[in-house]
Amino acid sequence: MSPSIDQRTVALLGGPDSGKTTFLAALVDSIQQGPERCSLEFEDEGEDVSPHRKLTEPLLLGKYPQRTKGERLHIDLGLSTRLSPAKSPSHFRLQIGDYNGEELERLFRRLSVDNFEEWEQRANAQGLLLFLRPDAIYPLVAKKRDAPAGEQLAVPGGPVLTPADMGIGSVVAEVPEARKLTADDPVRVPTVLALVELIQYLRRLRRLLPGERPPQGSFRIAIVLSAWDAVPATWRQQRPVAYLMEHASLLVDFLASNYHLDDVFYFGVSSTGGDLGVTSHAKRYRDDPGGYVCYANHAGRVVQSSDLALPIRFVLFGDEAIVRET
Ligand SMILES: Nc1nc2c(ncn2[C@@H]2O[C@H](COP(=O)(O)OP(=O)(O)OP(=O)(O)O)[C@@H](O)[C@H]2O)c(=O)[nH]1
Ligand SMILES: [Mg+2]
Repeated sequence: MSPSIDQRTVALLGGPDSGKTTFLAALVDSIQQGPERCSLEFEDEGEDVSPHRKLTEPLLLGKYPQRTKGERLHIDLGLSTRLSPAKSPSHFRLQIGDYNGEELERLFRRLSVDNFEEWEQRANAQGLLLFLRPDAIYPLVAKKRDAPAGEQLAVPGGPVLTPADMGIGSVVAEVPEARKLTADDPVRVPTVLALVELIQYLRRLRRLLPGERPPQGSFRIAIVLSAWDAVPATWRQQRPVAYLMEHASLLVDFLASNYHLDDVFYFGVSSTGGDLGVTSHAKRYRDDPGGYVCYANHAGRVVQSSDLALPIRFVLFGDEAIVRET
């Protein structure tokens, strides 16, 4: 490989149990399976392949990886990809690291981070894959808007109802007083607040002012809704951003206010194509490992691809790299 090869770093972040390790392992496995499976191709797997083996081993046995503990796996791969069949391949080295999602909670607990250098690297990466697993979202308490005092809601042709008749006032009244936390309580930060705080932290390291958009294309964010196979089918037929707008709209609004529209893309990703906890699927997966990615194409239509590299291609090359697929 040429010594002037592009070095590209992608940060992979998300809370505990959000599907990061599983995705990284499934991605490495799909690159190893070859170009029919994945649009990223190995040029040089690097000298030390033991981190790759360690990552993919559980999946090859049809099991999910253990939760990531103190150790960190960093992989550094020589890769190439074609943005379209007619274009010559782009060559680059991809550095991406896995880490324990609880580090995110530490940002809140101590308002400080371990391994500051690693955080600086993430902040200065080409982009970010940000993971949320729908089943593991700890919700934000949404306070319902109380109807203004004295206002009555009329139902056409029907009796006049007061907000209390419709239960609107009582929704607010039912939200319990927040309990005072003691020092021994685990920190349970609503997922969306943790992710906004995380992005704010990365933005501060990049010296971005609140609301300042980085130059277009300089930092892209792929939102990965992981374990997409476990989401009810009615949601899977919709654009992944629609799911987020319903369940974590604060994050969507925050991203729209701080990044160019073209620099954020939403994916629903099933790294393992189904639940490996189900014996029949684990057997199928062992025989033919693979997953899928769902996203909205330029026409707004939801499409599915077996190419797990699409979120990485978006972060590195923009949505042009995805349009080719559709
Ligand atoms: N059904 C399904 N479940 C998944 C998929 N990916 C991950 N999961 C589930 O999510 C759990 C957590 O996945 P991990 O990849 O370990 O999550 P992580 O973000 O690395 O977690 P930490 O290491 O604790 O930070 C797994 O044990 C699975 O139960 C998927 O594609 N489909
Ligand atoms: Mg992990």
